[in-house]
Amino acid sequence: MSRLRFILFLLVLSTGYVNSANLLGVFSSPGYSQFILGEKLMTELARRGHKVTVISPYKPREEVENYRTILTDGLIQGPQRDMFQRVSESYWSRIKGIHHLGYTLTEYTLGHPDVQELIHSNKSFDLVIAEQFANEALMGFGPHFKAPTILFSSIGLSEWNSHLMGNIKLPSVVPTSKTEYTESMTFFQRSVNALVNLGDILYKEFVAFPIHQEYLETYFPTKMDLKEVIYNASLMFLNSHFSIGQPTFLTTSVVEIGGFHISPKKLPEHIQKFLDDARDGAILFSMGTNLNLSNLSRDKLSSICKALSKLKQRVLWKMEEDAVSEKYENILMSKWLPQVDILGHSNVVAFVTHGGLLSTTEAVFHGVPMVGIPIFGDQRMNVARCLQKGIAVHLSFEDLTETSLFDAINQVIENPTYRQNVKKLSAIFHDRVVEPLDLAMYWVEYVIRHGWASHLKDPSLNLTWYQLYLVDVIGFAVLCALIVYQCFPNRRRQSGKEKYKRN
Ligand SMILES: *[C@@H]1O[C@H](CO)[C@@H](O)[C@H](O)[C@H]1NC(C)=O
Ligand SMILES: *[C@@H]1O[C@H](CO)[C@@H](O)[C@H](O)[C@H]1NC(C)=O
Ligand SMILES: *[C@@H]1O[C@H](CO)[C@@H](O)[C@H](O)[C@H]1NC(C)=O
Ligand SMILES: CC(=O)N[C@H]1CO[C@H](CO)[C@@H](O)[C@@H]1O
Repeated sequence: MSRLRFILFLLVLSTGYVNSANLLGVFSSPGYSQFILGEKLMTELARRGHKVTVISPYKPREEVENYRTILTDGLIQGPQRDMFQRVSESYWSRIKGIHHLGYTLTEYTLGHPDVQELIHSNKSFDLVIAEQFANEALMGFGPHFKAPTILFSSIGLSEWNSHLMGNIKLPSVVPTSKTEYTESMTFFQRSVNALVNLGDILYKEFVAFPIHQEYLETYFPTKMDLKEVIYNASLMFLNSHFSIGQPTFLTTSVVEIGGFHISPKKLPEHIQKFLDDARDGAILFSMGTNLNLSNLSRDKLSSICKALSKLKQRVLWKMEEDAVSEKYENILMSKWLPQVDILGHSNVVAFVTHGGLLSTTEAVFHGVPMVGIPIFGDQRMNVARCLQKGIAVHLSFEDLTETSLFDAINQVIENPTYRQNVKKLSAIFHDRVVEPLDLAMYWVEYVIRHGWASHLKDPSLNLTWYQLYLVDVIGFAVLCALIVYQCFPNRRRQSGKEKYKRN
């Protein structure tokens, strides 16, 4: 009853007060999985009657009314880095690597002629929703159009976004996304985690932020101060949920909407039949949208083929190109697979994945245990979390051989605890007050209704770091103690002597 009332309440609020706002979405990352998230959010807003303009390198898969794309494609063409080599990067190059991607992306987006045209037009927007990921200058759209900004993070709370909304992320319990740690860290791991955090903060402050300040000055006619821009967002969405991430304190202006992108659809007929007829179960093998398997060495590729073809289960394998010429009876290869819906088929017993956040979220959504082969970015951490929850087996990319892959898959299938654990976790993941997509819609309209919603802003954002961590107060206390000690040395010595005499 109370749930029904709450939903009615949301309906009234979302239809009653905000009709047809003018929204700008900035989702310009070339990663297709990031676009999937932005697409879901923005098409849903369009579907609810808002006028939506989206800056992105892709168009939505289906025509949507009220949805206009400012296409910034082209960045992905040209020489592609071999992502598989990133498996052995040092922490420092991981820190720099992300920001370098960020510079390229930010400059390309802001310099794009169609984006410049938008910036110099006299269009106006009621709200800007911008993906936040090492692209600080892209947050300039809100202040430029004098509209509030909602940030969207395609990962959970991380070193890229937590400071923006005043979230204090203690390195003792929150691992950075560049490590493979979980919330229970050893002394050594806490030390490394603190150092990596510090390195990231210093890099941002002294290298990345000045570069983004320059971008603001170059590409926007409005004069803006980067710090004022980035610390002034009204709200931030996280594509995470505490059930698969970790419990943590979030400021009032941070909302978790993990799982919002999933809405099950019917499978294509040939895949449905392939899975229906899988008497011994089926396995999905996919390394996500950013990793190109034809870039694997012959060696690795043939080990994977041998391991998968030895299985008694059927295998759906997402493969970019026709890098494997052989055909195998139990394997169906395809450049693109409807991953969520395949995971939802009852015959699917395991998922071999690179551990991207969308993939692990979708596996938990449908309760499918995993074999995680993390390569870069937050994948190591996602897989470490799945390991800790007992819903996956880890296989390091360096150790990937025919035997190790075959054994890892069989371990996940034959030991029932993985399946039991992931089913339990799935039930927790689904147990919510409101569906995450409805929650996101509610908060978007909330910010519009309450013009900037500045009452949500965390007060810690008004303090400097030394005020926030009481460094000034502690420093003052230490100073006072020193003064007291300096002024009354004789009394101390005397009382010491008296004691001695008495004894
Ligand atoms: C901006 O608005 C003014 C008046 O509202 C109009 O005359 C002008 O053509 C517009 N400029 C552009 C680029 O649309
Ligand atoms: C910051 O937010 C306030 C509302 O909270 C708004 O009035 C102001 O214009 C914003 N400043 C910038 C630089 O966006
Ligand atoms: C994958 O890599 C191959 C070889 O490097 C290339 O020809 C192909 O276009 C790439 N595919 C995608 C989807 O990036
Ligand atoms: C093993 C392999 O094919 N590596 C290639 C991956 O892609 C990069 C860039 O396209 C090439 O330089 C590598 O040779």
